[in-house]
Amino acid sequence: IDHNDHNQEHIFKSKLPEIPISNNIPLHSYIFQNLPEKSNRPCLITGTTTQTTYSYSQTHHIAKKIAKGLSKLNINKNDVIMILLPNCPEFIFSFFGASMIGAAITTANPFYTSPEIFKQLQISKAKLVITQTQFVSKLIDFPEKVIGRDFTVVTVDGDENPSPENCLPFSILTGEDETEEISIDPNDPIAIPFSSGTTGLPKGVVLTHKNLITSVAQQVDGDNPNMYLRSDDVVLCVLPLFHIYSLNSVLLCALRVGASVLLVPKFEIGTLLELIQKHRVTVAPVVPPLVLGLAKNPVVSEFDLSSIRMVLSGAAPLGMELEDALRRRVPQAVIGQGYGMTEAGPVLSMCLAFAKQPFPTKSGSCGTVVRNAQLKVIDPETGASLSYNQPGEICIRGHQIMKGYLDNSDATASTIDVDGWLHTGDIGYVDDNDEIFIVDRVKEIIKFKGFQVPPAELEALLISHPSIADAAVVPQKDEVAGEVPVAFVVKSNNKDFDLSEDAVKEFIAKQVVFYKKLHKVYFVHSIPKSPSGKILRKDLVAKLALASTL
Ligand code: 4UV
Repeated sequence: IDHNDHNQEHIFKSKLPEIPISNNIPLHSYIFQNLPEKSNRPCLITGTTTQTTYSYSQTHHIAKKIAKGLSKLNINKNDVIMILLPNCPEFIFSFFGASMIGAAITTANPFYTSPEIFKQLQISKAKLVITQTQFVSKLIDFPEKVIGRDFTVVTVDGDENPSPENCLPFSILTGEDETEEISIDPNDPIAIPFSSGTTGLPKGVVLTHKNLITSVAQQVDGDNPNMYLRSDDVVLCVLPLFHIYSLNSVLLCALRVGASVLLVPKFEIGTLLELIQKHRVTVAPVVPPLVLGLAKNPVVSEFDLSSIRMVLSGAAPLGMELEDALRRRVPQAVIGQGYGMTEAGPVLSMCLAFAKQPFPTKSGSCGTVVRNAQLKVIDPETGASLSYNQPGEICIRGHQIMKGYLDNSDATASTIDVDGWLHTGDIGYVDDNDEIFIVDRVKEIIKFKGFQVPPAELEALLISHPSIADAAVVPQKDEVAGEVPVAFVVKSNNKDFDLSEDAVKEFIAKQVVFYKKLHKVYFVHSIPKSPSGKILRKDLVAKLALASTL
């Protein structure tokens, strides 16, 4: 991307002053920095029938034992461990255990299909998978990869359930003494979540110790933290930890301040409301579809939600009407948005009404750029930097943004320019009060309830069908999910003229996780493309919009 240095740059910054950030230490040292003060406080609470609470010192102690256990399994510095788990304490123990030996984790959705998991295992070169016995069957049919020979599998429930063949129970990791400290370079990877970014297939996003510490500090550190969390807060963790929003802004931010994290393994509205009431949840990080549930579901009125003082929504746009509806349900709470992107480490901006000394904010805004970072808005055509109230592509710079994509320097170079600006593919503007409003997206990604659906992945699957000649996948607006993937399909002129919409839908559905399923298939004669062969997605989206008005 051409960067025009002759233009004066309009750089937007936080209203909060810069702060010193101790980002030259390992992530676990930063998170547990004030351990003596919080050692007996509840750290992790499981929102399951067998409710268990782990204090900060217990959590730290188990992580140290796991670090040693990982070394015994021959996991070393810079190795990658795949965590394939719903929200549970073992996720967190394993994450910090990995951090202590300088290994990195890659997180995957346990509901992924076997091929989706396999691809991530291949690209990340994970040597170990930590999962539950119920998901092991997905690891068994990998082409060319054999459990026990090419990678190791540990099941967190393997001590209660018979361990599947060649899998090790979790006690193999926890049965050790504590590990000794080893030295870790702040620029070493700690987390490698996957994201398709602005284009193409999912890629490993390399986040270092320094990146994650910087991001957490930007949110919760300083005399006037942007997101003021207290040690007596009970933070709801129902968003999946395999997504960076939950890993960073829920788990790491809460642990940094010594708050308690309520781990909810799956979303079910009744159970969730009961847990909020029972544990007196004070901070609820959510996504727009969950806001919809809280705002509109009649069962909500049967529960006491008066403990909630703050609701953070992110990962997808939150409509103002929905925000107002939620406000009527939790009138005592401050409601606001955060804006994140996996590659951005992830938080770009955060609502300043969450600050310790709050600022007035507007409904519909995604917050103000976080402190110790720079944000600019550029003309997507010319690269020229734009001023207040002019929409353009949002770019971000700071120590929190990713080191790069794993083993993919081309993709990295087309996302982070030579001046260190990460180009988001989001179109937005900054208003007179420094609040950011996102208005559009120039990247391909589809967001179903905040989950990433990479069109390129579905297009590749579609054209692998013998009766499909060409295909394009684009987002269609949806009341509940925000967006759903729909396909335009060109039949090949060989045989199967009867290829039906249902057949195409089913062909995809059996290969992908539920949120990547196609909601509609349109048969067309050709896919509109630019002279260079790029799918003209905007044309297809416009076609959909037109069709819906007819
Ligand atoms: O890569 P990703 O799946 O990442 C995220 C991360 C969201 C976070 C993270 C930490 C927070 O504290 C928080 O509040 C939110 O979603 O997808 C990145 C893309 O999602 C869209 C936008 O297109 C990003 O490039 N997106 C994320 N947040 C918002 C949003 C938002 N508040 N409003 C509109 N779109």
